[in-house]
Amino acid sequence: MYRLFVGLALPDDVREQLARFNHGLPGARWVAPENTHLTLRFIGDVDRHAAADIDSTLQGVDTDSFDVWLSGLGVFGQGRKTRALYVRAEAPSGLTHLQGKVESAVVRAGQPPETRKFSPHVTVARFRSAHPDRIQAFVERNGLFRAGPIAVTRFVLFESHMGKGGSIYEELADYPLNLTHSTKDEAKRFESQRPEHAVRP
Ligand code: 3AM
Repeated sequence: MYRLFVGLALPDDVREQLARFNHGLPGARWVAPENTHLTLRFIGDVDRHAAADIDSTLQGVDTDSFDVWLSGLGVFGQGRKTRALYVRAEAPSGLTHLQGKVESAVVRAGQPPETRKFSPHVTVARFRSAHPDRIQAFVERNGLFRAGPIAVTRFVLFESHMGKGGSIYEELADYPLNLTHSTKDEAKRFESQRPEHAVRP
């Protein structure tokens, strides 16, 4: 079985910027810099045939590249039940458009539709037992965090390997977006960081 999700990989310099958060909040389990990503669609456990079908419909996604910005912090959950700390992601329209196309492709491959609203974010920490006051103070202290523009010129089918030390995400396949003028130069920089081992399911 493959535990899959579709998302965006982040350039190394943005991962490094996010890694600067990784202290000053007791009880936080920080996401390792190489694992930070933006989830477009969680799929879950599927067999090899379903994974191949998903790969095939994702290859048919035809849409333009765009820029994304990271801006400010937020949390999922409330009070002692705060589950995650994230950085908000913003893109004028490109991100929602791509997410819609990915959603249609995944459903076309036979997966059940997503019922929850898309809220673009990059998770930076998770909590088992949260200290709400400390988290609130941390969010306020780092509220001015900004990164971008980040050129989104491809999206990725990730496999999630769950382990004791947290999940590790492997790129199984990636899918290019149509390059637009504003993202062309950025794309070259990002392309040079792309792992060479990406393999189709
Ligand atoms: O992008 P983030 O890190 O917030 O929380 C999981 C992670 O989100 C989420 O999918 C991303 C890659 O693992 N995820 C894990 N299990 C999930 C589930 N059962 C889930 N999302 C929805 N339903």
